[in-house]
Amino acid sequence: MTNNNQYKSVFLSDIHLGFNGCQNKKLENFLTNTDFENLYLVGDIIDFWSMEDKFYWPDSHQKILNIFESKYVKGANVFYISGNHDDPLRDQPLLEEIMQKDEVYKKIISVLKKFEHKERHDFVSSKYGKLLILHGDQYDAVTSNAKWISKFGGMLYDILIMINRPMSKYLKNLTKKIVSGASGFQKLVKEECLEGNYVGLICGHNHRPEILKYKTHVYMNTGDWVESCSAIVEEMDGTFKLIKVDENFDIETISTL
Ligand SMILES: [Mn+2]
Repeated sequence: MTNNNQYKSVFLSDIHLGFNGCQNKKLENFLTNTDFENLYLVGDIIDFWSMEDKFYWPDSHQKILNIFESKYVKGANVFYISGNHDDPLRDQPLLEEIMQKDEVYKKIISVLKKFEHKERHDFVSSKYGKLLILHGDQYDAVTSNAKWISKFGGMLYDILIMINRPMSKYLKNLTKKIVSGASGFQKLVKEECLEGNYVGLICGHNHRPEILKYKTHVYMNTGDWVESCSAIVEEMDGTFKLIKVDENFDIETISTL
């Protein structure tokens, strides 16, 4: 990647900092070569669950947070929309408790506290209208009703990813399909858009990057930084794109809205 990329907004989710499967090098390269006015962190940015099970926090992961912070200091708007793996951000007393644990957590959370936090955000696109931004676990019955099943699945996934990446991807897709039902998820998305008068929705959570155009609404998923290394970006003219960072750090456009 040699050129400086200019976007109005960048949407990232499922980075999973604190988990050793995170492809932080690609993300670091993307961020340092990209300028934007708005940054939307669409959940599972920090993997507090993984850190709790097996503590992992290299300098390279702290560096990603520091880049977010420096973009913010230079004037970018940074919105943090929490996900299930960073759910302590949805619980203020728990967050304070974690912050007191040790210096590393203190350092992480003190950066995060600078940003605007929400669980849902109404985004107004100049080209399309009102879009809802949320992580997506809200549509996942298993995650909210039985956290332990989801946690167990997450642990299994962490082990599998160390053994075999393509296999783990296949298994994760399969488990998500069995557990929540991809069609059930899309049905809830559609209902939410119709009820709230949204032209569409931007989320993450299932690690499946895609832009889907339905008659009633649009569905955009940012993907993740464990496997796909993808993002949704809003161009200066309001066009949305799903992009992917490849092995040579080049940006590839997957689909356009
Ligand atoms: Mn998630």
